[in-house]
Amino acid sequence: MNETEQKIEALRTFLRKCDYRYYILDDPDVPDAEYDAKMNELKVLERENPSLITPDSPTQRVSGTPSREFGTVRHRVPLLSLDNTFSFSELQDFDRRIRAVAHAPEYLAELKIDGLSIALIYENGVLVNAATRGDGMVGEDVTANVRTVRSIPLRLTAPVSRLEVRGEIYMPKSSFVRLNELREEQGEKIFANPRNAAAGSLRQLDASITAKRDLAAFFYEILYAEGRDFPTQKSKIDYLKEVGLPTNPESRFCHSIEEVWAARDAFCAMRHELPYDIDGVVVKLNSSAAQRELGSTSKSPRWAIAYKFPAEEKETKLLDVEINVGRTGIVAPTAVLEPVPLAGTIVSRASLHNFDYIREKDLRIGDTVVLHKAGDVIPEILRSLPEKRNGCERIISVPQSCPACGGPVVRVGEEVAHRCENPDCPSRIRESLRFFASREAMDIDGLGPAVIEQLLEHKLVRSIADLYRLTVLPLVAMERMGEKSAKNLLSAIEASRHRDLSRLITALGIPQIGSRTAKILCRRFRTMDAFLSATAEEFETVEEIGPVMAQSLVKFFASGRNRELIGKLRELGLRMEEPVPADTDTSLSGKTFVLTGTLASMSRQEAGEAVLKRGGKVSGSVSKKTSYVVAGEAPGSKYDKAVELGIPILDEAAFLALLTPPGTEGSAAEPEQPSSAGEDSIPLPPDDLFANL
Ligand code: 3BA
Repeated sequence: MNETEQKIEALRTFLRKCDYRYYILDDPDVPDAEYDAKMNELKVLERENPSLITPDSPTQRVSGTPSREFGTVRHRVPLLSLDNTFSFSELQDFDRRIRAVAHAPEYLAELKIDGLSIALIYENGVLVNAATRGDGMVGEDVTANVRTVRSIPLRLTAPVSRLEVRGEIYMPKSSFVRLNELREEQGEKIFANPRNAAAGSLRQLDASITAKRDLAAFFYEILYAEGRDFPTQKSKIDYLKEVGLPTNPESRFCHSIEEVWAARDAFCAMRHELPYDIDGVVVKLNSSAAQRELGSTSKSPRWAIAYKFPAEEKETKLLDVEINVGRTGIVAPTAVLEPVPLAGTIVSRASLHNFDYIREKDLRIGDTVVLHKAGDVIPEILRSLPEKRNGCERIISVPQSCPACGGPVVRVGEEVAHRCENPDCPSRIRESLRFFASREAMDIDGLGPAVIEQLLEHKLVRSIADLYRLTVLPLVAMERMGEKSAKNLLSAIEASRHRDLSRLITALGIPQIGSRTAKILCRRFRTMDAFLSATAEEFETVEEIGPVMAQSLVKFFASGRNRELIGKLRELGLRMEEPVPADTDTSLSGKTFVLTGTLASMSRQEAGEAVLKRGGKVSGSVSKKTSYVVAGEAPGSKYDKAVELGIPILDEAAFLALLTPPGTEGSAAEPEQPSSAGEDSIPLPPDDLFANL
């Protein structure tokens, strides 16, 4: 191994260890920033040495192009199903059948994760295949998708020559809620529960979509482990955990069916606190020898059984339908219900999503409806009970005009949602302000919904910019606002002027762009100006930014109204920059590159990414503002244009040299910089100032 290979291996080992501590032991010991920095370092090394990339490298979770359909996989041993039971007496029957064969049986009671079965094969410790259950005999090849699931290791902690395991893929409840919020906002169909969301996310032909969904997994079955023999179900779980696969920590030993029933009570009680959905308990005979003795029917093992929790459902009255208009204009109907206790909370409202949903379920005001909680968290109306109608029920129709501003309500293209398209709609402004001030956006303490309502009522605020023009006097004129709280509010607003750019980008509420995405974007585009002038192609060079997001960004920053707002916020002194973390390369900051021709060592996309990563810009055409034209093999007319304008032209070697961090060898003879309009470059202190550090 040469030095580079050693370095790459060390980085991979480090990252795998981090993943193991994070996902399997649930005990991370490395800060996120350090993890990101190491991951970056590895990516750079791999890009410079593409021949050293291996499929089990932590950088290789998403790869390749989407397939047109999934391949099929014939399971070497079919995936059996589990017999379902719903009562204690059925569990007693199961216990009796077991005791006819096994003396003093020991059971392991596991949570029944409400996800999808998945079968994995590892060869020499490396994940080589992942398949869905399908009909039990033949499933779909979802290897590319499963590779994107972070809690599933691409490589085990031990180089077992062959390991076949099975388990359950699921989506955590909180991720399901977030995903649906996003989909609702974008007018897309929402998922009914985390299980459907997990299935929809896993079965994406384009694995880069799966990568953006937060999936996780638990494993519980070993079909085959080279050279290993497992005397019990528990020993399998211990081994799975040992080699780095996620296992569920909640299983319990039971020595009678009464103890199983007590475990069921305990699981049922913790159900609503668990971060994932469970739909019952799986009871397994622990001893492998006893399992073999009992055997299986063609469908299911005789040594295991599932007990399913009764689905919690409640009847209540649909009292009214409230129509809310969100910040993006979506007209959202909400059911007002007679309050009922359900799955741990009192439910008095439920989202009705959109008007198709109301029509499909034929809901009417006054109806008796059946409620449940989707994914154990979100109250949802399952159906109405038409047999309980008395004739006084009222049909719910789509409002012709916006209930807040009276403007037209329209339906755009394929969207299920109806929208109010008036950007001055008071409801949209109220919701925009709420979002702007919220914790994940500008985090303005004391600027909650009630205060926003008052500010709007007193006409002190008509848009986001007005927040930064508030003064004490008119504030104290409002009810419940003393001088002290007015001053506190003003200083909280004042403090928000200095938030990082990523918070401001989040707070603007660009469709598709949440706080995480805003952070990722700001790592690359450090200033508001960079956002204002970026092209869709530039946005797309950022990891995790796809064409839909890129389009949304371009559309947002092209709008005159939005540009005006940003201009005002700038004048009002809001910070328009993201701080630069200490370890970021800004060596090309302020320089604009145009790429032409073919490079031997990297694609044009990679070259662009390398420039952006170092704080530079990439443009599609040569102008006086261009700093360099990078000319590969067979350059186009951009080359001639560069000659004409006297723009420095770099060949591949000179370009690569420019990408190498300063201090390392071979920095190319750097042409004079035709500085693009007084960049705020801070002169660096002389090197020897740091000599003793
Ligand atoms: N244990 C699902 N099957 C399970 C191995 C047996 C089994 C399950 C289980 C057959 C869960 C049927 C589909 C299948 C792998 C076959 C569990 C869960 N054990 N804890 C006894 O949590 N949902 N499902 N999966 N082989």
